[in-house]
Amino acid sequence: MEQKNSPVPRVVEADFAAAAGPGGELPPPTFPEVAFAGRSNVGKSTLMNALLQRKNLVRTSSTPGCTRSVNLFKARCSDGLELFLVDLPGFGYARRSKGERAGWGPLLEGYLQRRASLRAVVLLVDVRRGPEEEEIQLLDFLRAGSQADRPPLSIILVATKVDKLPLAQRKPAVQKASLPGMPALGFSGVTGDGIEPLWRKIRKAIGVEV
Ligand SMILES: Nc1nc2c(ncn2[C@@H]2O[C@H](COP(=O)(O)OP(=O)(O)OP(=O)(O)O)[C@@H](O)[C@H]2O)c(=O)[nH]1
Ligand SMILES: [Mg+2]
Repeated sequence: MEQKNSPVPRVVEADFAAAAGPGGELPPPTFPEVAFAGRSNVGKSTLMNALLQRKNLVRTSSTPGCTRSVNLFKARCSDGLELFLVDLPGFGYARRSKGERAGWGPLLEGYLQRRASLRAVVLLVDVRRGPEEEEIQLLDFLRAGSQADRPPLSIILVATKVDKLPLAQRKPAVQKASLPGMPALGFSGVTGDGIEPLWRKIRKAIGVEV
């Protein structure tokens, strides 16, 4: 249930910080990082724009496979908290045969396993599909441990595009998209529903209570 306490500090500054692709380098791990993962076209970049309170800072597209590098955006909040929000390339675009072990690509795997400042991963699923085999495999991959010296990752499950469902179906669909011990949080990039509770979860995950 949504907490009814003080509002979450606003984002007062949001800027593109760096893009790491083949050949591109990540900046030093200065701030805590929260990365956004999920299949192509699920709405990762849209969710980040909503969190950053910016319309088009993060590039979005109706064509799957839009984000192809690891893109860092620096946010500063009104209480002084500074963090990187990290847009990741989507998976599931190039179809794999069923049962084949997921290979997330060297860029995504390297980032998720080796980035020392990574604290949380927001895993997005379409509320109409819920987590499927690839999402479960990604969770297993994240839980298998990292090659970096860092605390265990927090994982936040978000069921997005809730606006695509009639009002009465939204809550049950979000519940259905949940996993044992990991309740999904409903979100819509169209209505902005879910932003405040998600910021709360993110702040908690990186050790900052509102
Ligand atoms: N109705 C609705 N459409 C959404 C929502 N979120 C994203 N979309 C649309 O879905 C499409 C993909 O959104 P993106 O944010 O670019 O998705 P992405 O996960 O970053 O995709 P890749 O970069 O290709 O991995 C765009 O056409 C968005 O407008 C939402 O909450 N509701
Ligand atoms: Mg994207």
